Amino acid sequence: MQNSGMTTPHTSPLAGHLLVECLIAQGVTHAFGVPGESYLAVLDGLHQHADRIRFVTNRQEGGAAFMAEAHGKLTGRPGVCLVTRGPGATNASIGVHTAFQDSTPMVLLVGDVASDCRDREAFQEVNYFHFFAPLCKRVERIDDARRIPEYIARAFATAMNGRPGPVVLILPEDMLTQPVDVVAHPPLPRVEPARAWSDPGALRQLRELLLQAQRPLVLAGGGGWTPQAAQALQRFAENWQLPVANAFRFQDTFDNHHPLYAGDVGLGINPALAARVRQSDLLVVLGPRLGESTTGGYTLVQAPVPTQKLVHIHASAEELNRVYQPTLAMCATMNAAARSLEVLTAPPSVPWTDWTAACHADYLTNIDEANGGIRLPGDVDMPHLMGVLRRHLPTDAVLTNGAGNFASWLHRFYPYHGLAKGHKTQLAPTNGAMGYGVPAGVAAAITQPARLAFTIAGDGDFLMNGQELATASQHGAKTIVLLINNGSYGTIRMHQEREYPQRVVGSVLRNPDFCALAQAYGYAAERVLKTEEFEPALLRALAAPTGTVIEVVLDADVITTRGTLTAITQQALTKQA
Ligand SMILES: Cc1ncc(C[n+]2csc(CCOP(=O)(O)OP(=O)(O)O)c2C)c(N)n1
Repeated sequence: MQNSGMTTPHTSPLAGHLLVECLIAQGVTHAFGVPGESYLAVLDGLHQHADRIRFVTNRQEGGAAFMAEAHGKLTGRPGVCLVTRGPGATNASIGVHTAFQDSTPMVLLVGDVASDCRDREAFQEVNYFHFFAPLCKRVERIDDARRIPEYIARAFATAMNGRPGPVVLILPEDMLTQPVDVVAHPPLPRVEPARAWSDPGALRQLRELLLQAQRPLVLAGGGGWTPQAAQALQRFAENWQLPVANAFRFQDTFDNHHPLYAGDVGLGINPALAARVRQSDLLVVLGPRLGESTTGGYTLVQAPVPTQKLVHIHASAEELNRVYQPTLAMCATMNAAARSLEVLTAPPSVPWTDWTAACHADYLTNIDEANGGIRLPGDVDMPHLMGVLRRHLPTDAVLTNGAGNFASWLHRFYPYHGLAKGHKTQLAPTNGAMGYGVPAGVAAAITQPARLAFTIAGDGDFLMNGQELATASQHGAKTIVLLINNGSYGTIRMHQEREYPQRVVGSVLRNPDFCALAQAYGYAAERVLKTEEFEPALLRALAAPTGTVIEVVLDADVITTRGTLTAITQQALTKQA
């Protein structure tokens, strides 16, 4: 454990120590952060309890917040992030936004200015109630140290209940150094997320809608899933022979290897699946809030009234009828909903078995490495590389990525093992935050060291949080990073060519020597220039005791899984002519 060594038992019952004891009572084993002088008493509590809770020191609060978010995604319990006021808190905001849009439980603790300086725009002072208000479920400040147990318990409950999300707790420096009578104000017991069961009448109505359907499709995803809930969903789908698709970047909700799997509904959707969504006559949406990326910009599923019948099941009543007016809205948490669905009596036969089989066949065609016959230029065959990953990554490997077109290779060609098998296998930001993949991989490796953490990053994406490889080395975490180097912010270049062809600005990158950089962080490094070099490089990385960065040099023309930059430019020029 970090911070071990000579421990002097701290006898004064500091509020900062009580706060750490409250985190321990909530089952927190890891906290991520960058230290600050504003919360020294909490740091001292972490020193005191270093055998119970591991403080992972990061190199930038953005990395720390992403790690806490990834921890929350992986475990289903709030990931904890500790930062200092102003600059620390604002750096961490990207992770808070990610937790908010991704429905991930998270608690951000912010050391603040002392209360006798408040509202004078003191050193590094920020009004967090204003700053974080649109980014999280709740912002609270603890002014009375005796109420720390209440605030921590509420923060954990709020982060997990209903639609999971982030909570921000502000900790004035002088409050943290108050003495507290811990016998009178002990930590409160661990809170568990409350379950909300579906209304029995609504379940009967759902069964009726299913019995009337010809082309039903289930869309699963969102926050709050457990392996048990995913197993119950699988039994429901099997009982009714329903095709199941996963929502954008919730690709591990339903097992991609299952014969009922239909693919993922997100950016870069399989056009055949998009057509199936349009053709379906009943969409059963279990968990996703139906955001922009999962609905093809609110057109694939038409807003506000879809063309097909829509059953929307969500843990938060606020998400129902928010954008879409469903035929049937049901408020239920995923565990409870899936368990109600699995006992819904199915008829002896259903009329849609051909439809279901066709949905799965479409999926298989789409992930075929032959790539639909398209020959992309250059010496690196990305679909083939994804095939190598399929063959060599362990079933329980956790795959992480940030934002950029590079991720679409994984999203399209890698079949995620489902949560029903026991683990979350995808950590990816639905808010499209660049820089997420590296810290998320490191967090996974620190939290669950027995599993392989595999990250795919773009050259732009990597350098947003590549410094967290230092965190990995310091904490003995091994990750493998597949860095796709195309010398550009390729996604933006693609959009530029589409909208303003041949007017390239701001999207070309002059990169450092990534292999030398990786080695400087204590990682092994491999550079891959040709398809056949990848498999041996991966095998060496899997066998290596440390993490490895595998840099793949990709022709910038290979911009999507379906076509080239040149073709996009040509199309745009033709349109202009
Ligand atoms: C934090 C953040 N900043 C900016 C963007 C806008 N953005 C989306 S993709 C992208 C380029 C990604 O470049 P790279 O990682 O090299 O991947 P590529 O698109 O080349 O595959 C940018 C700048 C974003 N999504 N997130």
